[in-house]
Parts: sequence; C-alpha cells; structure tokens
Amino acid sequence: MGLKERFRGALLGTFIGDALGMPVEGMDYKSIEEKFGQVREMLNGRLQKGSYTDDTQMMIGVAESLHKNSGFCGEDMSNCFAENFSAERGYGRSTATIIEEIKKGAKWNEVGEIVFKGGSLGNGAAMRSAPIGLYYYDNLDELITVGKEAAQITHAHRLGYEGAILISLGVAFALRYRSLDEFSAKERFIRSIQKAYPFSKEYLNAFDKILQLLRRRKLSRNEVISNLGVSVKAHESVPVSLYAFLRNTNSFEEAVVYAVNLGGDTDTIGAMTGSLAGAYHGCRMIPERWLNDLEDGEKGKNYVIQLADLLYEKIEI
Ligand code: RVK
Ligand code: MG
Ligand code: MG
Repeated sequence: MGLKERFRGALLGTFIGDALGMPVEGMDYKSIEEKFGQVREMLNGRLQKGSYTDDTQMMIGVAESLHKNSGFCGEDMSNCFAENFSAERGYGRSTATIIEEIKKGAKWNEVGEIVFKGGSLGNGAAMRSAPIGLYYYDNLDELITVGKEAAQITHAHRLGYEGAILISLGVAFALRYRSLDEFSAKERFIRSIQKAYPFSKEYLNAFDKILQLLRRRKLSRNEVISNLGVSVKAHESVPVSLYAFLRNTNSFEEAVVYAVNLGGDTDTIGAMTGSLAGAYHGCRMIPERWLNDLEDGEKGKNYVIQLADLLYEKIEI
C-alpha cells in the first residue's frame, strides 16, 4: 500500500472517528452501552449523521495552511482557524475564545493564555495534528518544532502541546510500519515516540501503562479507562487513543469502534485513534459504508481527500 493512500487514511481517519464519536460525546461507556449496545454506525446526534465537529474543522485548517505556505506560518494558520470556525460544530471554551480574539485582530502568538493562565491543556491541539505528522514525516526535528508552535496558538500548556507532538509523531511513525501485530513492534513504536521528544512525566507514565495493558490478554474497559483516562485533557485522552490503535492493529474499523465505545471525549478520542489507524492501514481499509455517510458539502469528504493529496504532492517534490 502506498504512501498516498496512507495520507488519505490519516485525514479521513480523523474525520471518521470524529463523526462516529459525535453523537455520544460526553457519555460514559455504560450509558453508551445501555442506549446503543455498541456504536458501530454513523448516527444522528447534536449534528446530522456523518457530520464532523471542531476536531476535523481545525484539522482542515492545519492542512490548508501547511499546504498554502509550504510549511508552518502561525499567522496564516490562526487565520485559517478563524475563517473555518463555526460555533455549531462545538468548540472548547478556551479555543473558541482565542479564535474570537484572532478574528478581532489579535496576534496568533499572544493569545494562548487569555483564558487559562499557563495555557490550555485540553486535547484540542492533539486532535488536529495529523497533517503535521504527514507533512513532516521524514523530518522529525521540523515535525516537533512545528507540532509545538502550531499547537501553542491555542494550547500553550506543556501537556496540551506535548499531546499534539505525540499525535504528530504517532502519525509519522504509523506511515512507516508494515506490521504492528507483534508486541515487540508495538513496544518499538511507543519507545520511538518516547525517544523523539523529552515528554513530561504524565506522558512517560502513560507510555509504560500502555505497554503494561498491551501485555495483558484480557482486561475490562474499566481498567483501561481508569489507567489512561478518557477526558478532554490532552494527557487523559491522547494516550488512550494510542492504546486503542495499538490494541486493534488488525483493523481500522475495530480500532475506531473500540475508541468511541470507551466513552468520555468520544469524538476526539475517535479522531485521534482514526488518524493513527488511518495512517497505518491507509484509506482502502476504511469501511465503504462509513465513507458513504460522511458529509460532503463545501469542505466535506472530497475536500479532505483533496487536502491529503495536496500534502502528498508537496512531499513528493
Ligand atoms: C466540545 C484547567 C483546563 C485547562 C487548564 C479544560 C471539543 C477545561 C472537542 C476546558 C474536544 C477543556 C474539546 C477544553 C477540545 C483546559 N486548567 N482546565 N489550564 N486547560 N482545561 O477550552 O480545544 O468538544 O475544562 O482549550 O482543548 O471535541 O474547557 O478546548 O473534545 O479542558 O472540545 O480545553 O477542546 P479548551 P480544546
Ligand atoms: Mg469535537
Ligand atoms: Mg471532543
């Protein structure tokens, strides 16, 4: 499978995980089970079936800006966020406030702390990071520099931008692997991410926990949730997405279904798992019925595919 399919897989993976998780965002896993059994199909929710939320809308902004500028430009990226912003998609409080300020003319590198002193540690930078992993997959130094700066527009807290670096690295490495089925390969995958950046202890602990959980054959969802978290905070949702991907390397569908049914910040955990699994499996392994359900108006499914192809063409040169 070629790199082009993997680029498409990563961006469509974000979209699909986001749309699949949208109707159950904020519900715990027991309530999801009671109400739906298991979420495996696109459903109507706060938005129509197959719609994306802020996760994909911001990911689109990252991809557009990287493409237009042939790399990172903070001012332009923040303008892309502002132009695409539609509140009905559902944004985090701090991110929405920051974008409003940018719309009013505030500078992209001066707004990161206007809501939370020390900046946001939400997962809103991690969820949009797949395009950075793609664009810089072959240059990890740049990937880390850009991953951090692009995140800091809205997520100045170290836990927020480190989550974004982690997803960017994960996507970049997932592009390279042919098989992650053996435990030893999964371990190498995690340790490569760990070695690439001096992560804070919250993430270092999570890497060890993920490996411990992956070693176990049987374990309850509750154990996974209580060890890794499923909240809106980056360090309590980025690790569980990495885990959901690595636990289910046999199938794109299983990885995303697993992620969404853990409950909590389901659209975002779905989006991050989808970006990793999509980069690994490529777009051909995405179920047709899911693709058919995705919204496809202006900046919908075909636009996202086009963006993936444009990024791919840039790195081909
Ligand atoms: C609506 C304390 C903090 C914090 C800090 C908490 C969309 C707050 C997406 C805040 C994602 C929330 C999600 C989200 C993405 C952050 N101290 N608490 N320093 N920093 N929080 O506002 O883009 O769903 O409770 O930056 O990261 O689907 O409201 O937004 O699920 O994390 O929002 O942080 O959110 P924000 P975001
Ligand atoms: Mg969302
Ligand atoms: Mg969310």
